[in-house]
Amino acid sequence: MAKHELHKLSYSYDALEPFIDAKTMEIHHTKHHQAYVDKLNLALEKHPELFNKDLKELIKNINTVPEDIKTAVKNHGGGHLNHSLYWQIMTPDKKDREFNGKVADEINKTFGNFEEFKKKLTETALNLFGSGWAWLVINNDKLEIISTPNQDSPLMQNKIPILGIDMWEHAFYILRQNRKNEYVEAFFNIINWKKVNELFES
Ligand code: MN3
Repeated sequence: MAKHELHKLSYSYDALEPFIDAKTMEIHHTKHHQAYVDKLNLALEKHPELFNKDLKELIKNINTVPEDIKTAVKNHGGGHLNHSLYWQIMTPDKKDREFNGKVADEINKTFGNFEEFKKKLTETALNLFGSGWAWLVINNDKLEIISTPNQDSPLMQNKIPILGIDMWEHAFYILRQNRKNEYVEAFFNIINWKKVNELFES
């Protein structure tokens, strides 16, 4: 039985400045993400056999999770998965921020060009009411932009997330208060397109 763990980031908390500040990154990772991991483990202790299951499979098949922990697994398991992806699709490495590769070709094909894609993802993020996520997902071999409420994962709709913007206030409030649009604009500067392309190709 292996409990879920919070993984270290591959960069320091101040590495994404000035786009995302160190304080936000540190609290987001060590407090918010850690809490999802802890609460997921706590829920699974009631059905320890589920520790052996892949978390993605659990979330994808959320309706097969026992009723007494279903909501906790959806929220905290989803939170753990979503944040694990979020940290990876941002980077301080300027080279990895270059928009290219097969995913760039597919984005251009699907949305027209990068600017149109950025506009659509930004609109989706800013139109989200309450807390949630804006996503670029693969849906049956096609790219799609969607949003999900709370910590719901696109996997629950059988869609594979390859890029996600955390639109919970804890992701931007310290630096930007209510200026969500600034946060989304900043986010586009730090996307790890190398990683997104890897996720797309796999
Ligand atoms: Mn968050």
